Amino acid sequence: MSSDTSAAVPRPPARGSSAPVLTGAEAVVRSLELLGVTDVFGLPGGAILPVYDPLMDSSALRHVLVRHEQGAGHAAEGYAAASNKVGVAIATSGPGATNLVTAIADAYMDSVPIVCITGQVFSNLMGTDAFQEADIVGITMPITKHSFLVKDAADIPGAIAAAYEIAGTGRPGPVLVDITKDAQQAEAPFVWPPKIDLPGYRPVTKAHGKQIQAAAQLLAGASKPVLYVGGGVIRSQASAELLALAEATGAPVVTTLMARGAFPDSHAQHLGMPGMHGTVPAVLALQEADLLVSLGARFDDRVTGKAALFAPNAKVVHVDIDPAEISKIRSADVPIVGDLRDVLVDLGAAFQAVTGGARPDITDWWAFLDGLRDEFPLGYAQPTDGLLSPQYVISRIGELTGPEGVYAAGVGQHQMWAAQFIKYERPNAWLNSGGAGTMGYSVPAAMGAKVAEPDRVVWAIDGDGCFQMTNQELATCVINNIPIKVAIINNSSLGMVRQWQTLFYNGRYSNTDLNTGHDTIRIPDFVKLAEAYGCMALRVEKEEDVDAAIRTALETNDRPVVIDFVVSADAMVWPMVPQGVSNSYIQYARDHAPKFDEEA
Ligand SMILES: Cc1cc2nc3c(=O)[nH]c(=O)nc-3n(C[C@H](O)[C@H](O)[C@H](O)COP(=O)(O)OP(=O)(O)OC[C@H]3O[C@@H](n4cnc5c(N)ncnc54)[C@H](O)[C@@H]3O)c2cc1C
Ligand SMILES: Cc1ncc(C[n+]2csc(CCOP(=O)(O)OP(=O)(O)O)c2C)c(N)n1
Repeated sequence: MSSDTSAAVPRPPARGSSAPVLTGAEAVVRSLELLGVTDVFGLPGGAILPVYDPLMDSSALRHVLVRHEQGAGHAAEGYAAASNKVGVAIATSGPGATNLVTAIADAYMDSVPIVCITGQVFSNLMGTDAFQEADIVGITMPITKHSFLVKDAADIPGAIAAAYEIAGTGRPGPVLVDITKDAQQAEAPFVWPPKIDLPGYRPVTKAHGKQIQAAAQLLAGASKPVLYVGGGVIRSQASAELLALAEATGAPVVTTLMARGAFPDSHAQHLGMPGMHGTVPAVLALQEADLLVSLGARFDDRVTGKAALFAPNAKVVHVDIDPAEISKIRSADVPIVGDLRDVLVDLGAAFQAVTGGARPDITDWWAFLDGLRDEFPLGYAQPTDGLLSPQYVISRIGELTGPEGVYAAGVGQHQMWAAQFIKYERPNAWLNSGGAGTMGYSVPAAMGAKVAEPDRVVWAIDGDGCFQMTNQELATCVINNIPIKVAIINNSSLGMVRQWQTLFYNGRYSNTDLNTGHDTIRIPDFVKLAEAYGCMALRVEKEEDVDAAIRTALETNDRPVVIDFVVSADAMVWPMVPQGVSNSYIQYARDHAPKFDEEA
């Protein structure tokens, strides 16, 4: 970054020093510039006001003024997840900082690299219940990789640089930098690059050769292997290396909700998503396997079901950059700590050396799995109430937009359908909140993704419930020329909760009707709401109008487009392994297989 882009006007160096003198606030801006950050999302307030002053003059940093700090956090997440860069969010002290907490927790669960910078009250007021004081370092300690409290202007460059480094290396995740107002106002020599001293932070990237060797031996000898691919493959940008290993071994591949796109959906070895709403072949492949090679996946309970009954006959090779993940849920026979990009290359080479390049014969295994693919295709039933099929709408969005698009989902039924019925061919195309399941993620995450990847079509695929949690960021999108497309899959209810009420509470629909999509009551009317924000807004109620609306959205790039798709509330997410049931559920799947009119 050249110095002429800096907002900071350096004072002469202090006597005996060559470092220019900056205020702490200027140091924040300059540090971000020097780290190569180009976009930040935030909202000012008293305790962070000093930073907002030099920020105004920076031509290198684009600040997107959000309408709610949660939006800034999710936008930073979407930015990071779409581009593999570190996302940055800024907020003031107290409620500004606590509004970031949900997004920070979300980023922690899904290993998303973001840096959150918050203002803190004057250091001499800390601990006095000062105006807008909150112990945000304490609050976020369990949901960040690290939280810094900075009280001295001289420490700011080091803290920002360290936060950036920690967020983006090893297992990615959120880092908080809380800076007192006096530290922002004070002057100090600006030393760059700062000395970063992080004792105890040494991510292991290169795995142990002996473990790689042991894993290769197991892979070569297995008769029912599965590559259990998780979000770590996307975070490590190792899709090409995964493809090479998969093709060398011929093993079936499953991709978790967080890994959709890590391996092409069109690939013959791909069985789809495992878990509660996974494909039957993917669930049963894991369950019947004699070897699981877990690649950046964390044996989440949505995937394993009852962990004690999960994949009872499988040996486990577990690769993860975070040693704390290894054997956390399921004991690993071969633990491998390392960065997947390196590990996959090393494992490929070791496998080649063991097999001499010959693929192991797993014909019987494939015969079993192909049988399951034939017996249990993904599909959906047409609604009988005359309303749109949500699965159809989502399929058409994927088909008309294509694999170069970015799809950010909310949480609920529409999220599962977007995972199932859009074909993902590349990493970073699918963004969602998997671990925390945060309603409200979609619109701001799509906004962040569009800022990071302006040339891509970016869809927010949202539920009518989720949309009502963060739709105010449409104002941010309109004003800042961030033309995302929003598909509200409007079933007029908290659909996923309603589905559980249908299945497990005898259809007693306690507090799940939202009244957003009925003929007579639409509270709010999403078309009017979107128009009030300055978006183009459309409502679609008939199947024959679906394509035209999507095409209009694809052709409109001068403002955001919101489409209110009025869909049936009775549509269900299938397959579904009920909670607590063993994943050995072939009989259950047969007994409960819905009758599909149409295959997807
Ligand atoms: C309504 C709902 C339903 C859901 N249903 C399902 C379902 O049916 N199926 C499903 O799969 N999920 C489902 N989920 C998501 C689920 O809750 C978990 O978020 C998800 O399964 C976890 O994905 P993962 O195992 O890939 O791990 P992630 O959370 O993606 O973790 C990634 C792992 O990779 C590691 N890693 C990161 N970087 C690297 C690197 N460079 N090298 C090596 N390792 C690295 C990390 O340390 C971490 O352990 C659902 C979520 C919701 C909200
Ligand atoms: C912040 C938050 N509150 C509550 C929940 C519990 N929850 C999970 S899915 C869901 C319903 C979502 O409804 P909607 O956005 O309309 O999506 P649909 O399931 O209808 O597709 C709820 C309430 C949650 N995940 N997040």
